[in-house]
Amino acid sequence: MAAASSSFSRRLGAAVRELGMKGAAEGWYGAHMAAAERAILERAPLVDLVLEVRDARIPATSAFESLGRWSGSNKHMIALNKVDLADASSTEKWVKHIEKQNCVCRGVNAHNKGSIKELLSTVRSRIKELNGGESSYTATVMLVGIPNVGKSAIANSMHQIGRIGAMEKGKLKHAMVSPLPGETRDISSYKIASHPNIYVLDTPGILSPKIANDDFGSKLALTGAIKDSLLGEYKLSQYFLSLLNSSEEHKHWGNLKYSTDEKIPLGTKDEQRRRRRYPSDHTQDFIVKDVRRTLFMTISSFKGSLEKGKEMEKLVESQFMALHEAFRVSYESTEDRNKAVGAKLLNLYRTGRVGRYTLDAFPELWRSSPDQFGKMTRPMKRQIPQPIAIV
Ligand SMILES: Nc1nc2c(ncn2[C@@H]2O[C@H](COP(=O)(O)OP(=O)(O)O)[C@@H](O)[C@H]2O)c(=O)[nH]1
Ligand SMILES: [Mg+2]
Repeated sequence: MAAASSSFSRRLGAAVRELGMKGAAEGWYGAHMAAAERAILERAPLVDLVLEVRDARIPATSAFESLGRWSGSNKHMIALNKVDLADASSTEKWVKHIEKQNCVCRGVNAHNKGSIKELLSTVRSRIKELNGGESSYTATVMLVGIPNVGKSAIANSMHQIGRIGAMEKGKLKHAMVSPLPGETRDISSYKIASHPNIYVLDTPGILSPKIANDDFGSKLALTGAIKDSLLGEYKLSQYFLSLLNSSEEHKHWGNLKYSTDEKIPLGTKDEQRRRRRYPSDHTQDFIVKDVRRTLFMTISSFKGSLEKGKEMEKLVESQFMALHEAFRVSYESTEDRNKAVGAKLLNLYRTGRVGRYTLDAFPELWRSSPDQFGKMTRPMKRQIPQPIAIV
């Protein structure tokens, strides 16, 4: 991470760590999570495979700490989910790195049928291997991980794609998938294959109340492991902007082509007409383009040094001013406006429309501990991880 984005990271990370020390009413860890953690650990010896789901944007930071002795056992497998939001070449390196440590690992997009089919096939063959080639055996796979990494989405997709047999048709259950962390409250079972029968257990996400450092805290918050409302969209999106500003991503937005309709200048009568036609919906492509164009313009015209914390803060502040126009946000108070811009920007980031970033540095920059499968707590001395953007 560039030194300049670290001031935002530090502030956000400190807020996250403070929340960890509070109970479930104000923070995220409480009796319900502790009970779920116990239930998961009780089930672990009984299942055939523990499929740990991590977020591909933070393959190390999103490691599931509660795995205990199951981490590194031969029935432990890792899925790096949300590959569509991460830098592709970094994901490839992370997968190789984790596999080098004798843990089967796959990059996954829970919303992509082909990707889930591949995961299903890996799960089937892994189970077969673990059962010494025995194929008529009913097996159970338990999905575990921190909140919001996509466990329920994977359970649903596997259930929909993998179930076989006319008898099961029309009996599809649905796991609760939500953009908010902490929505899965119980362990539920879904059938994902017949001959042999394979069941997947979806479990609640668990996040330790003790976050190792501010850097971990800010990445967990930005990728959605902690409720946005606990931290505030403004603070989260400021941190995101500081990462974006230190990356190369905006350089691709310098010569975006606009259709005639999209070229209408802001603030004109034509623009107002267009606004009525497309109510302020930021899923509209032209708004995304305006946002990208605004970000490109603000970064490329900035004269300060992005290596300096104070100057980065100045740039981020000016970007918020410019973005409220791009997002067509018109609130009276600066606070409301910043909150609305922040929420819209986060939404674009989390749907991959303002670039794909892997926030954990390349594996070779981390000191690995062989039993943790990528869960490394400290970057090597002086090698500070950089946010990585894809072209
Ligand atoms: N872009 C993208 N979003 C995903 C993917 N998997 C899950 N999501 C989204 O991430 C959010 C959390 O998913 P959910 O399955 O509820 O996470 P859980 O808390 O681990 O069960 C939801 O908004 C999902 O639609 C993925 O592979 N790519
Ligand atoms: Mg869930």
